[in-house]
Amino acid sequence: MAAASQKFARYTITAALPYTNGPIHIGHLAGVYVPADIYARYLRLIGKEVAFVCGSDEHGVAIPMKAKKEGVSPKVLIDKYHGIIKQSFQDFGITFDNYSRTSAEIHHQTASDFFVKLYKQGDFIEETTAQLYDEQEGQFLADRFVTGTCPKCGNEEAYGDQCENCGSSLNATDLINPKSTLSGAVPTLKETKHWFLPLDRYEDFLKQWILVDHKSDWKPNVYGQCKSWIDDGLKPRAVTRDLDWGIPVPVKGGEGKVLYVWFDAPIGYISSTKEWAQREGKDWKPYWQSKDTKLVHFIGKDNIVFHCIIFPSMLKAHGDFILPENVPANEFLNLEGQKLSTSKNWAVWLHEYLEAFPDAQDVLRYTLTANAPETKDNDFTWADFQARNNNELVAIFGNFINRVVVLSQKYYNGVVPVTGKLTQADNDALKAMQNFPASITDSIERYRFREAGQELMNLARLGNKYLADEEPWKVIKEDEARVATIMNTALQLATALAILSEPFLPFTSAKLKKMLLLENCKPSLGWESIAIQSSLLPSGHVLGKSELLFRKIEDEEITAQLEKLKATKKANESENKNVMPQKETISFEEFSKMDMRVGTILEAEKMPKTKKLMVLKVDTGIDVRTIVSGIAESFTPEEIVGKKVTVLVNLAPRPLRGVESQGMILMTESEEGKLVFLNPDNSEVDNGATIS
Ligand code: B3M
Ligand code: ZN
Repeated sequence: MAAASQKFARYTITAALPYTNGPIHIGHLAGVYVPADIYARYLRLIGKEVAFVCGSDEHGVAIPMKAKKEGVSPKVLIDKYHGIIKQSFQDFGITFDNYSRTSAEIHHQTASDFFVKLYKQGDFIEETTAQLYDEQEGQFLADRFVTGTCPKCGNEEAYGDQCENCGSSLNATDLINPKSTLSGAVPTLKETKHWFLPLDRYEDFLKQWILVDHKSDWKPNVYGQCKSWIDDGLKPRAVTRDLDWGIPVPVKGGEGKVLYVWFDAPIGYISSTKEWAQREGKDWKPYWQSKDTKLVHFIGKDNIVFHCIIFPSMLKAHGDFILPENVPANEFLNLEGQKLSTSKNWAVWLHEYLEAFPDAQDVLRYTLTANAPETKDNDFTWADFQARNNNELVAIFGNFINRVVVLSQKYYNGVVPVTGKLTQADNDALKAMQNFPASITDSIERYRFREAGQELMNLARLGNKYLADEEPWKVIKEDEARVATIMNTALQLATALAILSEPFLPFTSAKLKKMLLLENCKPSLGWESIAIQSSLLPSGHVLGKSELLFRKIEDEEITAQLEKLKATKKANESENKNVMPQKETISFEEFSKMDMRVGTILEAEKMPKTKKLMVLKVDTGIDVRTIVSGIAESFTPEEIVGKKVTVLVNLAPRPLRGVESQGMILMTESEEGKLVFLNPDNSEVDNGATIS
């Protein structure tokens, strides 16, 4: 509620640091970056001091693994994706105050200092334990280097640090039937020393802070996950790893080891704030250390434990920092009914979207907000994207603005007309308009961005209905003075729409403000002006040039996107298709025992009472013989008579359903499972010709 925001002097808003092992897709946007950006833009609009920080997460096992796959060094990989990600965020209009990266010097320093402070305070347990080890690769296995069965839910593809199916946070040694993702080998156990954060020491603190203090203001899904972890009993968690990619462990005995990625990454929020403050000549400390700062973490649901249990315990242990006020984690977004996947390329990639729809940032933003997976997993479909654009943005928002602007130009040469006596309908419309900032604010403050976005669209609906009811295009014929009042009122609604749409449709809002020349209004109009004054645009105010806000999205554009997904599906299917492993080696002598000949099918007849079998008469060049073949599901007798085929003629005869089969027709199978003859493409080859 508006009142709740009053007690904070400033806001630190963080958005999960994306891994630089792939580009950004719509799942990331819907779950994290769009809501975070709506929130940050809204706060700036109501005049709050905001630090909205993010950056690339460049450590962890995922990076060297992907680098290996792409055949490049980890450094080349992170530079490539950091570049793509940063650019696409910018083009999409995500207004980070700073976008950093965890490979930056300032981050290495900040994370090292953090670790050293905890180390010196005795906040870690130092322990030598047996950890999973891949003998073949000569490497310890943790996190994504090892998969196995989740002890909690039985998912067979759980990672060494986390199960993506049930969200449990795991230790690699918890996995049942662990397997190395590097070599496929079954790991052995080997002793190694690590530093552990004893989460059990923070149990009382976490119980009070989450289960009591935040019982009513955290989202039920977030609260519920936290509660189940706490109820399960918290265990010490290793914060270092035996790896050569990451931030070196900065204490004695830590040689050759690095900080666990989930230890350093959240500290990245602090480093990014420092980098921003340095550049802007500000002090970073109040943003992380003042009690009157509201810290909010925007994340996806798989990151809840790290942001609600582990990082807060680290912050608490450190002692200098504030804790997050809220962690409005979202559920997942699916694409056309299927789970988004970077490795399967099942995604709409942001940089590719921007290429296909270069001026439609707001359309994607609007669709993702309307379908935000706030309380449950949700689905993105291209059909819905098109419908949201054509039926809502074009038909409601765009249509209203277009009518207002066109009629104002036509009747008043683009000058706001003087209003006369207001009717009940005018007053009702203006009054309703004045309530929108409060209702949208209320939804945003409760992190219900989906509801907030729909509320904004309701203002456009109101405008559309107002014009449809008042029909200025008809009234103009009998009562010109009345039309001046109608158009003045409609222009006030359009102005409110321009202001309130900024967090949700920033590109559209900017265009609309330009069309209305709002910058010429003095004092300037803001979010709070709407509730105070029902007349925002004064009469006599000159409007600017009109522009098209939204264009219709055609069926062909949607078909093209669906075709792209179809191709991806097909590529995945053929990749997944099992290629039968090679059989045992045979000698040349063994091979030469097989007598294969070219033959011709002379007759074919389906074997009664069977589904698959066909009885063939085949001319092998040696003789005409009977062969029973399991091809009836792939061919009709008519289509194969006369076909040249390859026959294994010296296969021992065997009876099949009472008919003796004297050989075998060689076949293979197409992708769709249809049988295909291995027939010589040169029909000049005579029956009986040998194959070797
Ligand atoms: N790099 C994002 C992920 O799990 C992870 C977030 C870090 S936030 C400190 O996809
Ligand atoms: Zn699980």
